[in-house]
Amino acid sequence: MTLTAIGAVVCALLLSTSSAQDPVQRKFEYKHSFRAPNLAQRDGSIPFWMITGDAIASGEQLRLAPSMRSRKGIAWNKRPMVESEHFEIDLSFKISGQGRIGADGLAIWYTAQQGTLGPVFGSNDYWTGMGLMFDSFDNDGQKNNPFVALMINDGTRSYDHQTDGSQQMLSGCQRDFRNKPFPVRVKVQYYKNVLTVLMHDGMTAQPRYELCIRAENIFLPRNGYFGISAATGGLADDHDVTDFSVYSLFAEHRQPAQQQQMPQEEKQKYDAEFERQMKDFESERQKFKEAHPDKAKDEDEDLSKYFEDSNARELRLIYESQTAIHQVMQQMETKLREISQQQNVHTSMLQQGGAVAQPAGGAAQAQGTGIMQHEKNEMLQNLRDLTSSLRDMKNYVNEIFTRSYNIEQKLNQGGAGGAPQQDPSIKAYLENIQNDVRHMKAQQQVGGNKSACDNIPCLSSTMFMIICVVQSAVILTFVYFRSKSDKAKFY
Ligand code: MAN
Ligand code: CA
Ligand code: CA
Repeated sequence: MTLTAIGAVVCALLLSTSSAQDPVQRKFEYKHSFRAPNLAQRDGSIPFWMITGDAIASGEQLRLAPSMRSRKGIAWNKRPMVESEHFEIDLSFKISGQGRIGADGLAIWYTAQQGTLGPVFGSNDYWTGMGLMFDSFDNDGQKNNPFVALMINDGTRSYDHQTDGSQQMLSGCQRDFRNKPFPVRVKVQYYKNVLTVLMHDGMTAQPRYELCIRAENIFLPRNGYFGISAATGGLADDHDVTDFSVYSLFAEHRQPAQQQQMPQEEKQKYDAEFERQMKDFESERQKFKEAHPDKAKDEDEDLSKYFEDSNARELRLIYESQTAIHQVMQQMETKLREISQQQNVHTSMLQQGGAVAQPAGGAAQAQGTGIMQHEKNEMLQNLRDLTSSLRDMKNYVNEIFTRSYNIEQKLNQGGAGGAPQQDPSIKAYLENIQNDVRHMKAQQQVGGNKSACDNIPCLSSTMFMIICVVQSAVILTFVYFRSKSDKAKFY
């Protein structure tokens, strides 16, 4: 066996496995369904359904046949199932009666035509399509009822009630579905010509389904009608349906391989075209350079003037913001100096215990009693603002440092990964900026160490906080002493 043949077999196996595991999509079809609450309208009708015979619909349930002798009722969907040829019916019903034995049972249908009242669990005989019967009464005395029986009919066969259809049914299972504390739930699925019936025993509120029927090679009519019916005879149960929900089923068309393959092919085609055009352009350019060396030089310079790649742009932005920070810090330094001078003045004022002289350039304070209260508050507020600004700036500088470090890492990786080498000037530029940032950070950390602040004015936030605390303490002490002396004068 050649390699190609082996590959084909493996692919076929994979495909068959994946198609077997293909998830099925379900879509609720409200035009083929009814369910409590609000199962029926006020006039007792169910939208899209016809109800005949002894069937009575309310908001809570559809009573197909009451627990009275010889009754029959049917309900049939007015619309054919056109949405999909595959479907699922989720059914909930309660069949209950006083006796240990009840009759006669309930059937659900999917038929080529709408049903009519008749002898088969309330519906007509010689139907075309599927009849799933919940046969309560053991007419043939085989002690095998209640029984669930599936019968497919092509319109030619008559259901044998006396033998419980034992010779006609395709498949079935014996299950007790009468007088259960919770509604009995049934799932009927018709998908890719396989019909399965799963049943819940009605002993719990939450369904636990068990397989009852699985029949293959089932061919049901297209665009059929859903129906449900029930009948009583000499014995009688109530036959109530609380939920008849139909879902159309679709195979999930997973074509990821094909869908992904197409764009990939397109992409390769365009990439190849791009490469070809780039090569043409380069060769033309080369020719031009050789023919006009002077102009080519100018052209190269011009290009570098007008184009800026993303890394260069980010570096430029970082540099600009860094410069802005530097300026703000210089302003802060000036303000802090002023504050420091003011503090010195206040200290000397306290020592002298009298008049205060304003720092150079400031107006002389007229009051001999010292600074006003509102001025103190203003100063304190200023100090708080400055502290918070400094904190913000510190965070900002840290962020810039991180970002520039990341860019540098990226650039280094780009160079190592075989990408075109980066321009050494950009690298140097980046390193300069990083050094600047490191320098600023170091200055912040060093704080009051003057040796680290030779060129750039600096003051650490710790130092600043110490100044604030000292200044506040001084002001408070001053206020305290002054108020004491005022009180003394007053009394
Ligand atoms: C009578 C007849 C039957 C029916 C049983 C149970 O025997 O009406 O057709 O199946 O009662 O109701
Ligand atoms: Ca029977
Ligand atoms: Ca039987």
